[in-house]
Amino acid sequence: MSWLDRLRQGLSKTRQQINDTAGNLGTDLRETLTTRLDSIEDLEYALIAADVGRAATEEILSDIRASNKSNLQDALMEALTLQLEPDLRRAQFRQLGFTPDARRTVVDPRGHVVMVVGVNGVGKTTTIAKLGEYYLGRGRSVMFAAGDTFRAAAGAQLGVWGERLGIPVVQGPEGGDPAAVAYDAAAARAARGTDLLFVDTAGRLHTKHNLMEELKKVRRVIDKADPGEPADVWLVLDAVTGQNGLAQAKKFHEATPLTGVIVTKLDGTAKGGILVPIVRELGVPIKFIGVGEGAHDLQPFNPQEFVRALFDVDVPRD
Ligand SMILES: Nc1nc2c(ncn2[C@@H]2O[C@H](COP(=O)(O)OP(=O)(O)O)[C@@H](O)[C@H]2O)c(=O)[nH]1
Ligand SMILES: [Mg+2]
Repeated sequence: MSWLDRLRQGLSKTRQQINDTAGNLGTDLRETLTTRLDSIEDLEYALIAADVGRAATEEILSDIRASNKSNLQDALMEALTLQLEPDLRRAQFRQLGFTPDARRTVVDPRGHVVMVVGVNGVGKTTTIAKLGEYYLGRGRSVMFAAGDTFRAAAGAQLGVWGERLGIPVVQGPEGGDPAAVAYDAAAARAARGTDLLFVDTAGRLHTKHNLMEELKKVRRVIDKADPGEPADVWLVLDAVTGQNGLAQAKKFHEATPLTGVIVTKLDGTAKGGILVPIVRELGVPIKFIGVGEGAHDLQPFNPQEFVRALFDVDVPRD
């Protein structure tokens, strides 16, 4: 299956949700706006049901009213893309050009060490494996650190992925100090000159406070072992948790300032619109999206490709 087909298939539940609620989007825009006001109301419900959020939905509807597109779907696609590209939105950019193909543009971390954070079950460990596969395939050398020493078998899970992908994994004893694992891994990465180290972390401790304190400590010791690192902290969010996930994200952002977000399980939810409030309220770029459980189901996030795949429209080739 091609890259684009995986993305389209992954977004099918959200697409269905919008189509089932909003009905025929291919209708003439002016006619819809003047005589078929119920269609606009249905669209409003559809966007809210897909977790786009109220504020963004209102902006989208007002963009649609001001649009010079000829049909409703094109106007909606442009308005949604603008929501996902805040820079374009701020510039009040109206004539959308197609941004570089995400399949050929490598999402580069800022430095060498990426700390991966998020609550239990969102897909951190799986995403780290997928990131390993992604960067190995683009000629980078990669290491993993099994920093979730709290959850039984989390280290073993990463170990299995590492073996499968041929990626070295720095492990510590179960129940051991995650900061010690992170320190050893960061020092080893610097000594070996490996391009990228992904540090897995725990998603749950006895209390939330402990977790945030632990993440801060892991961050500090990495900086001690390799000054300036981790240059990136990426939060993994599960799209299925919707608005709840957004509240989590804010907590993590306070504890360890995030430089990127990865949204997983977009294939398992009809609420793919959650990407809009994530971009809007968090102010942290979405780096990748997960649309399945396989190693290839992690894709760089490109708003235009996302919106086109969502509506099953062909992506233009250059
Ligand atoms: N459908 C789907 N499942 C995913 C995706 N990413 C991760 N998962 C699954 O989510 C479950 C929890 O993943 P795991 O990496 O162990 O989560 P962690 O607790 O955050 O480390 C596993 O069964 C994964 O296969 C995704 O993009 N789509
Ligand atoms: Mg895990």
